[in-house]
Amino acid sequence: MSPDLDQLVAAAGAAFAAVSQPAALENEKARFLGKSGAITERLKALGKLPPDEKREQGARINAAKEAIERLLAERRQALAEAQLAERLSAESIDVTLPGRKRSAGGVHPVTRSWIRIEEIFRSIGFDVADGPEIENDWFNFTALNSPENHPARSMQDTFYVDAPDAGGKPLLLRTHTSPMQVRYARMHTPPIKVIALGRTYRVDSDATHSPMFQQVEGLWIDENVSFADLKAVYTDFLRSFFETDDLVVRFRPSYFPFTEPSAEIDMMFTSGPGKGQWLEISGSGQVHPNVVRNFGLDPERYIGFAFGSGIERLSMLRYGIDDLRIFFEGDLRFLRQFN
Ligand code: 2NL
Repeated sequence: MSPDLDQLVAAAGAAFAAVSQPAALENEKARFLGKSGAITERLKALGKLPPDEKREQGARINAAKEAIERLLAERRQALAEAQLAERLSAESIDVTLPGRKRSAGGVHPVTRSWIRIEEIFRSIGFDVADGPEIENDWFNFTALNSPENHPARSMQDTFYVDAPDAGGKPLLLRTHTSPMQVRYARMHTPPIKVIALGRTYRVDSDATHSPMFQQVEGLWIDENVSFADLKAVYTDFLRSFFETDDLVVRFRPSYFPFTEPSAEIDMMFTSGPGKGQWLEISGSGQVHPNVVRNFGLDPERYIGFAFGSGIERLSMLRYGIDDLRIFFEGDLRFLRQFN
C-alpha cells in the first residue's frame, strides 16, 4: 500500500472510532466507501491509467478498501455491543422484588344488605322483580295514583331526561322502585308476592339524603291480605335482617298517594345498644284501589299491601353508621371493614 492509502485507512479508523452512534458511523462510512467516497473516487480514477499500472494500483486500493471495511465491521460490532450493554443495565429488573398482586375486590355494604334482603324475602315466598332506571311518567307517577300537580312530579324533585317517551312526555330517572312492581303486577296474576330493589333518584342532598339511593319495596296482592299480614311479614323480615328477636314494630298513620290507609313503620330494639329508641324504618300501606286497577286487577276482588324502605338506611342501622354519604365516597378505609 502506498503511504497515501495507509493514511486513508488510518483516517477511516480514527473517524470510526470518534463516533458513538450507529447512524453517525454509517455517515462516516459514506465518506470513505460511499458513491463519491475517497476509495470509490480512487477506483474511478484507475480507468485513465495504463493496464499494468492499473492492476498494481487496483490491488493496492482494494487492499485499503478491505482494511476500511474490516475497521467498519469492528466498529459496528463494538457500538452494537455497547448499546446492548447500556440497555441491559438500564432495563435491569430486581427478580427478588415481590410481585405486584392483583388485589381482590369486595362487596359494598349496601350490596351486602341488598343480597341479604333478597334472601330473606325469597325464603318466605316472594319473587324479585327488575326494571329500568329510566322510566316514563305513567309507570313512575300516573299508575301510582300520583296527582298531576303533585310536588314529586316537579323539576325541583325529579331528574328529567332530555328525551320524551313515545307519548311525548319526558322520561325521568325513577324516583322509587314502585314502577318495577307495577310492571311485574301487570305481567302476573294473583297471588302477587314480589319485592323490587334498585337505585332511585331524587333531587335531594344532605347527611341523610343522597341524589341516588337504593330502595326495597314489597308488594303482596291477593283476595284477602291485611295489615296484620304486613305487620307479620315486615317484623319477620326485620328480625331476620338484624339477627335478633329483640325488636318490636309499630304503625303510625301517614299519607302516600299510592296507599290508603298509609302508615309509617317504626322499629325499636328492646336489648343491646340503642334499645328503647323508636326508629323510622319504612313507609307502607294498603294498596290504593286506583293502583290495583292500574295493575289490571279488579279492586273489588283484590287487596293487599306495599311497603318501601331505604337500603342505605337499613345498612346504617345494621352497621351503626351515622352519615349516609360515606357509602358513596369509595373510601377504602371504610369499605375494607366489610370484607
Ligand atoms: C317511602 C314510602 C312506600 C309504597 C312505598 C307501593 C308500591 C306499589 C303500590 C303501592 Cl307498586 N305502594 N309502595 C307504599 C307505601 C310507602 O314507601 O318513602 N319509603 C322510603
